[in-house]
Amino acid sequence: MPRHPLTAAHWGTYRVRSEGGRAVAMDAFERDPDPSSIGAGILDVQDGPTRIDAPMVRESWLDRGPGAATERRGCDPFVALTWAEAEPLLARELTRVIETHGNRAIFAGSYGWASAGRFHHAQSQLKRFLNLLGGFTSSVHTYSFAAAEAMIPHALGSYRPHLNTTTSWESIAGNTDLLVAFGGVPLKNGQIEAGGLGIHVQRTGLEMAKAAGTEFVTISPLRMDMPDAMGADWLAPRPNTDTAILLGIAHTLLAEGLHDPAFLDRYTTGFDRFRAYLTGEADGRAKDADWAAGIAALAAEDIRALARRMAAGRTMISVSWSLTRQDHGEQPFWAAIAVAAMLGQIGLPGGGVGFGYSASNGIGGQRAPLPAASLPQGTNPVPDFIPVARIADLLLNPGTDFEFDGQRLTYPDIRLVWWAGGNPFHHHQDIGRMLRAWRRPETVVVNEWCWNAMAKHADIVLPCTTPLERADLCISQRDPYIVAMDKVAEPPGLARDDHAIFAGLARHLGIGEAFTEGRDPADWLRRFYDETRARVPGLPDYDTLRETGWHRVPPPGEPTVMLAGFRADPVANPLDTPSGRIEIFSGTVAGFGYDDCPGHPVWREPREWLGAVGDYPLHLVSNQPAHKLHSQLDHGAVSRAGKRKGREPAVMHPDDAAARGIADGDIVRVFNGRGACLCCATLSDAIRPGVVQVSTGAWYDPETPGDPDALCKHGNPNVLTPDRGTSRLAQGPTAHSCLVDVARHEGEPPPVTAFEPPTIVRR
Ligand SMILES: Nc1nc2c(c(=O)[nH]1)N[C@H]1C(S)=C(S)[C@@H](COP(=O)(O)OP(=O)(O)OC[C@H]3O[C@@H](n4cnc5c(=O)[nH]c(N)nc54)[C@H](O)[C@@H]3O)O[C@H]1N2
Ligand SMILES: Nc1nc2c(c(=O)[nH]1)N[C@H]1C(S)=C(S)[C@@H](COP(=O)(O)OP(=O)(O)OC[C@H]3O[C@@H](n4cnc5c(=O)[nH]c(N)nc54)[C@H](O)[C@@H]3O)O[C@H]1N2
Ligand SMILES: [Mo]
Repeated sequence: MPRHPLTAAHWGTYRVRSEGGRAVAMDAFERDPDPSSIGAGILDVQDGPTRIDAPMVRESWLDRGPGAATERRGCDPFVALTWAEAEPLLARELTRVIETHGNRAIFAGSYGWASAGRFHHAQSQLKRFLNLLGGFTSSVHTYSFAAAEAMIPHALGSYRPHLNTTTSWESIAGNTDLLVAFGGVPLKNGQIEAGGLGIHVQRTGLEMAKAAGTEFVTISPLRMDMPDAMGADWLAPRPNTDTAILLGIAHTLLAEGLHDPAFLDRYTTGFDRFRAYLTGEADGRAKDADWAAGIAALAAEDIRALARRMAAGRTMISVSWSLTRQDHGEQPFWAAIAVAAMLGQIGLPGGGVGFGYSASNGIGGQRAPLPAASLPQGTNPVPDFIPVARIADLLLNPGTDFEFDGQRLTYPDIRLVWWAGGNPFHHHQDIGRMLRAWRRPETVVVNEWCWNAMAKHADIVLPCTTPLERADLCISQRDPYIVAMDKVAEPPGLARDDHAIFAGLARHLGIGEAFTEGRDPADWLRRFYDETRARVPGLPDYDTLRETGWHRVPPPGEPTVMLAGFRADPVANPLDTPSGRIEIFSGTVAGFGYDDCPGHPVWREPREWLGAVGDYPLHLVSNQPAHKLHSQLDHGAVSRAGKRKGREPAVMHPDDAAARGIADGDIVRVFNGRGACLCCATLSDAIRPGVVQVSTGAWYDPETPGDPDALCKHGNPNVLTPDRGTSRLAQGPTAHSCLVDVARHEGEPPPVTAFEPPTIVRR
């Protein structure tokens, strides 16, 4: 029987059955032992009322020009246009902004996950297009782990290369006696890999380790962050206290002589400074297990016992990326590196530290690096940039200085914002504050395929295709599969590929030829593949790949061990730090003079946590959703099935619920001084008392559209989270440092309207 064509997404590879230009079924890729159910979520929303089928312009903007009634973003109707009408309109506006204010007045940092596929990558297309016009203000780092991206290079010389060489499950199984996982090993997150994946390996990896005798400790507010089958010991400290626990472990190792001075001597620098902090010599306070226990609300004996157990055999420390998305998120990874260095097992099979096992499918996967070609973006002549999570600050404070990783920078004055392939109404913290900031630019342009909050809050919406509607190539850095993605559906209405959107605009602006180089998408795909093939030996030729559909690059024969080369010969293979060694004390960081991120790992109280006396008694964990990627496909059947009474579940401990007269299934208001949202109370004893969990991803659904103080009827936790930088070093997002309270919602709750399109005028 002929096999159905393949498509690929960040959540996996699927065989697609189509009828009449629509996809009707997504079957698991036959090679995948643990396929994700997220894929089918697109079937019911590939067309229909939530699909954007024509270029759309906000009515006030169209009638009265740029900057008109910006407070009506999110409530004005949209006017549907043809491409022939929309293209010159937008070309004129771009020209106006560039001529009047310069290219730095355009913000196109455009953070977001977009879709898998090397060519139809929305951000690359946008950036290539704007670079040809003189550039734009950009953004650096991610929402995923900005604090680590700024911090870890000071300690290890680089960050991402270590993610890509995380010690693999193959090395853990058979070598690791104990895996201590801060934030667990959340299989829900392992469904995903940036750029797509062939087969899911996290569950098999865990099972392989378990079968080989590895024991597990999970340290997390949620028991479900580790599968029950691992039989892990569960410690549930106060959220945001991991650094204190790690310092308590470090102190115990030192006090009991369980550390490895020979390793510290040969491979690290600055341990003496850290030791003086641990013992209290530096500041009069020993960071012993009793001290840590008081902060974390654990038993000191449990911390001491854990330290001894970690020193008794081969230990892998996993630190979840969520630890970086909190106040002082620079510290937990640095502290984990310091503890791993004290244990002396960095670079040994199954030992040391790993940054986020199962944070995505590739972390701990065994594969060769795949240096895939991508769309040349050209160069951006505009030097201005922001650390990505400072978007609201940028729009609110033009001309103001800010600090970042040893630099003092200035926010430019932004007049035009362009987003393609990301959703700040999903990803940014304190949506109310962002909405106020969102009123500042004169024009907001968005490329989208569905009427989410991002599209609804734009001035000009350009309708793009989904991956089902275009051929592409899936090649991810952290996956051994190359997949030839086929076009399996027809785009509805006037929807076009992002490339075609920019190619059309480029023609109006006189850069058409420069943008396309005379190639069509099929030519680009062949070129990318041939370039990749020149770098990766053993790949079949392009026509063969398109015919067979996929190719697996054989993994290296030896299990991957992070920093094995450095351990084998630290002189021949130094780290890219000033000392060439692991910097437990960094003179560079100390030299910045930041009290919120000094020269070695420290405990600093988060501004919001359960150890502080404040107005709100519960800690909100707004973690990644199990049934989708971020906000993507929230309107589809798979995500909707994970809701209760149409709203996002808020998981609470039965004691916290009882104290508030809340029963399972009640509609509740989760609130604090920044905002409020409605959720459906879901009681569970698998959560630490005092913690409430609301997954991210529910489409923002204000009760009064356009009002920054509006209640979100649907359960988007980012109306609650703080918009503050981790520290002056990284300025990363701090969603996971958030206090709230919960109350029963009395009376009939307002209906959810998140999935209703805006009013559309077809003139
Ligand atoms: N409270 C809280 N907030 C968080 C987090 C948290 O833990 N807690 N996590 C943060 C993290 S780690 C991240 S990475 C961010 C994620 O934030 P985002 O990456 O912004 O979230 P997505 O929902 O994936 O947004 C992608 C958008 O691209 C659109 N899209 C998909 N394909 C295409 C395409 O081909 N072309 C175009 N033009 N558009 C396309 C989708 O419809 C969607 O609107 O969220 C962050 N926000
Ligand atoms: N299904 C699905 N998978 C995803 C994503 C998605 O949207 N959906 N997003 C992907 C992306 S972009 C990213 S960046 C990764 C993120 O990967 P992670 O950062 O690992 O994701 P989270 O789910 O936010 O956090 C993991 C767990 O950490 C725990 N946690 C929260 N705060 C603390 C704390 O202070 N201390 C401790 N010890 N634990 C804490 C929470 O219980 C949470 O479940 O996930 C990726 N995988
Ligand atoms: Mo992320």
